[in-house]
Amino acid sequence: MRVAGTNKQDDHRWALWSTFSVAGESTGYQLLVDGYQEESTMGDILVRQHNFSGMKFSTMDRDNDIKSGGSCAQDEDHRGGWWYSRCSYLYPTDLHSYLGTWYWTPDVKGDYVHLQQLQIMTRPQNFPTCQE
Ligand SMILES: [Ca+2]
Repeated sequence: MRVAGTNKQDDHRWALWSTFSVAGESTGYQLLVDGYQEESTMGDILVRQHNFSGMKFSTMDRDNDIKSGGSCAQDEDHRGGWWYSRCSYLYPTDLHSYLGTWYWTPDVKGDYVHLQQLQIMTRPQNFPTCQE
């Protein structure tokens, strides 16, 4: 799984995880992300910062997050469906695309960075790659 982002200063960064899966309906479409790759130029925003791995998918009408007394998917800004743990600053399906992270730089919990773009890409582990 690869995530590519661009911040408000037009700095592009990416991060790679070796494992990505979404389980079936009976598990609530539980997400598994693991194996952050050290060569990434962006920090581990999915697991280290936001703890999305292991979470069930939440929707407007299905609260599977760990925020008590409320639903991240239903928050005032109508953030939409995602594998929320607590409500944090990364809402990839938000109508307003409100995206932010602390771990823009690997291993540095820096100032909050406001993203203007975030791409999430997946492919099978045995996907053929070009060999030199
Ligand atoms: Ca909740």
